[in-house]
Amino acid sequence: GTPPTGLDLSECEAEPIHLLGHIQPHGYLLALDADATRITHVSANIAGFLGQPPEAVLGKSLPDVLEAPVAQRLVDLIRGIGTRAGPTAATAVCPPGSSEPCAVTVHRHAGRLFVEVERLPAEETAPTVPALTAVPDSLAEMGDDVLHRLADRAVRAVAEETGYDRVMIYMFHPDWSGEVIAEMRRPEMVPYLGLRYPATDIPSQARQLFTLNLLRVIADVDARPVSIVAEPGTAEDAQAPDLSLSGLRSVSPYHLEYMRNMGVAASLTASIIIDGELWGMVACHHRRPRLTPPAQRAAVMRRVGDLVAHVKAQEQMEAVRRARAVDFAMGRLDRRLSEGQDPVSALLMGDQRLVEDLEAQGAMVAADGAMALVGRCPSGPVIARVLEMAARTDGPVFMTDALSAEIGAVGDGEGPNADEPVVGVSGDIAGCAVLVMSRAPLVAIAAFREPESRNVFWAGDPNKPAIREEGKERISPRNSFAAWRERVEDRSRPWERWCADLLTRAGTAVGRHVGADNPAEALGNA
Ligand code: BLA
Repeated sequence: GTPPTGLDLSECEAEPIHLLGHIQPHGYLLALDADATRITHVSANIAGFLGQPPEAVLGKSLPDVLEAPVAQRLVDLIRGIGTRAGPTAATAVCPPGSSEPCAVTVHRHAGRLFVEVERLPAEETAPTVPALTAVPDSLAEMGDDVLHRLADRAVRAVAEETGYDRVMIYMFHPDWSGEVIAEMRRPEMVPYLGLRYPATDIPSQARQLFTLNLLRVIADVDARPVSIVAEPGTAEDAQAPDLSLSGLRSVSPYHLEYMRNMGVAASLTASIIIDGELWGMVACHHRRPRLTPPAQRAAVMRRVGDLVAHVKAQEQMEAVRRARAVDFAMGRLDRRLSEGQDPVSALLMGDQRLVEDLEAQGAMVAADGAMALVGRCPSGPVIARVLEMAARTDGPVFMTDALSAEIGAVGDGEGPNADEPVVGVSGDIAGCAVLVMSRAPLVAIAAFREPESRNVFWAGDPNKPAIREEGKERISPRNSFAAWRERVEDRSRPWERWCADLLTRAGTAVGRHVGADNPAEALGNA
């Protein structure tokens, strides 16, 4: 996880960023009640667009306040989205009394209809993209793998189609820290490629919003946010409208400070969602304020769609390949068991096979009163402790890539054997994957992996993701993103899901053989 910090960062997660009650000033917002008859909220800048102050618009209907053709167009749009909640439907229409191009977006959320009208940049000629660089000026070792090639292709396309100064693919790790896995940037900008960012840089409520609202443009970090007003004294006035799906929603002051610290004036961020989970983001930075027209946003979304399709196809191919290998190993095990071999030798296949199948360096197998170890294994007491933890684990298989940290926690007085001395893990083993089918008699399979030392390069000291500045009521994001090297020595390669599959299936086969055909039951009876 993210290393500890002296500061309490919970105030970041507590900020209700969908209820800040402001929008960015490059457009205006109207909110209507659910049947779209009454305007309940307007942004305070509406006079600059409609020529009427908020109090002249609140409580009225769309045809009351807009020219007939524009009102009609909006009513049609609203009818078009029906009662559908969720992502925005967008189209461009002419704004009333203006020659500037605008885009109108309509969506329904939390019992309200939202109409957002954005001022757009005058029609841009296709952005010229001189001297962008994608030279993998990387700090981390970049494998020549498919994922990086796909991500490289995506950033190149997005940079060419939008003209942002820097375009990145940011991929989340399981602890929600993230890594820039592909980058295009102007050559004079410092590279972020290969750098890691702590989870607190994008707090959970911000990540949650990115699963609902897939694209965000921040047009100008220094723009003054515009408040949203309701009729005084009404129910609507009591609480800020829920802007979760709004495209104009103003930006958390924490994040504005973060952007300034990075030297970013404008950004576009798009979610990369795979199987319903936020997998990563396309993050675009610009050093000057920048509005991005709908056509470019749509182009980014198409690139994201391509990337998702390719990453999924790649993951599926990998899953099929792994499943085949697991099937193969299981076929061998079943054959040996049915030939009457005892389960321990059947599992070990008489050699290093189990160890190889699990891409591990050691393994332990126990069944029918026998136990065998092959390859590199931790000491007896550590194995005993690991079996104990595995028997208490929630899922069927207990997996960790940081064994010494886990064992340490048990020795901290939380475990049942708090009086026992803490069992040290030899430096030889850092990870284990353990399945305990039954404790008495012991039926268990464990695999062990050695530590793999590696460097992680963080964008700034990960122990200080934020700072408290003298005399400021809010904490501030860190102001240095300079590469900070963390040397990781005591972790193994993480266990993959297929390892759990292989262990579970092997355990079930052996359990059947020794008469414990329901693993949960066998464990419960122990
Ligand atoms: C939001 N932080 C974000 C967003 C990104 C990052 C992409 C979403 C921005 C958007 O909505 O357009 C972080 N940006 C990054 C990272 C890179 C990048 C990692 O380009 C890497 C290259 N942030 C902090 C701290 C706090 C914090 C300490 O660093 C809180 C105390 C908060 N970040 C924060 C909040 C948001 C955010 C609240 C949501 C902003 C909003 O939607 O209004």
